[in-house]
Amino acid sequence: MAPLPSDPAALAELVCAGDRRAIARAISWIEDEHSSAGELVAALWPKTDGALVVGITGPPGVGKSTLVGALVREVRNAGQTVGVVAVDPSSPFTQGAVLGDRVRLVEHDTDDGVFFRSMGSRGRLGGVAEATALASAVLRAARFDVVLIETVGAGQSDIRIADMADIVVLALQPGSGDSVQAIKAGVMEIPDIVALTKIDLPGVDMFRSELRLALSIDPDKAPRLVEVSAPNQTGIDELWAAVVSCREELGDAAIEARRQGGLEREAVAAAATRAGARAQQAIDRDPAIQAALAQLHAGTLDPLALAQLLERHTGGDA
Ligand SMILES: Nc1nc2c(ncn2[C@@H]2O[C@H](COP(=O)(O)OP(=O)(O)OP(=O)(O)O)[C@@H](O)[C@H]2O)c(=O)[nH]1
Ligand SMILES: [Mg+2]
Repeated sequence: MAPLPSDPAALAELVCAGDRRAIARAISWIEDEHSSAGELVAALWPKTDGALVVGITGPPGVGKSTLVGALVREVRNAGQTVGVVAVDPSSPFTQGAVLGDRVRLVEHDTDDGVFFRSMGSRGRLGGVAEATALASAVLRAARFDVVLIETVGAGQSDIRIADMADIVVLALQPGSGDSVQAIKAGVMEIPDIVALTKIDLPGVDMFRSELRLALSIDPDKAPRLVEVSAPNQTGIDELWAAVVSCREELGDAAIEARRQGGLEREAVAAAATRAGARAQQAIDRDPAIQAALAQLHAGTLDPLALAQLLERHTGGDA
């Protein structure tokens, strides 16, 4: 097997040709904040347009990964290729694939039309949101027809999936009353589609009524409700049809506007995350800042002055 190039432009070329090892290395560079990651992303960026990007979000344990596995099967049956990025904030130490997720997708292991990658949330300057967005860009550049992003949502992570995905599916299972309350209170952003998961379990009827009521508050924004039982592949065809028709109804102009707005907000968030991480590093390590901290504690320096000092020390081109 030929060794992979360490030149970012050459690696980008292989990614665009769909080389699986190159795709894996590209995402690792992004995760590790490799010194050539910036050049790699710059080379890939012009090629990231084609795919349909779908975010699957929802509270922990509602069945997102199972749903992703079922959707992958559905998309493959429809003759399209699919790349998956799953964010696993509960595993700060995992690099690359998380075993549990891999097991669920094991049937696709020998299928070149599927690529799966799990992102741990290790300490990166740019944060896991930035890494996830860029991993999605790698998969788009690699010409997958569909990119799925799984992330724990509903206020449980710093990832704003709506800024990364064309279409957002919120997964809720019977009994996730908190999420219904959040929808009612207008705290939770309304997704395009709600997938009511685990409909093979008891308690579905009541939950369905509760959910319908919460979603009817603003009929203009009401998402579609699709009921699924992913391990049995029940309702998955309907869910995928809902995604596709939602994309069609929105049209290219609305999708483009979503993407532009999302990129802008993501860039602001990534800049803020980096600035915060650098400020923390300075507090931990920079002698000048530590001297200022001592002054803060002694009452001879005020917090605004410390903030300005931090900005001066850490702002710019690190
Ligand atoms: N009965 C039933 N169980 C399900 C269904 N979907 C998922 N499960 C089970 O629910 C549990 C959680 O499923 P996951 O797919 O890992 O859920 P998740 O939302 O990805 O979980 P996190 O990523 O940890 O937040 C697993 O034990 C699944 O087997 C379903 O439709 N019916
Ligand atoms: Mg999961």
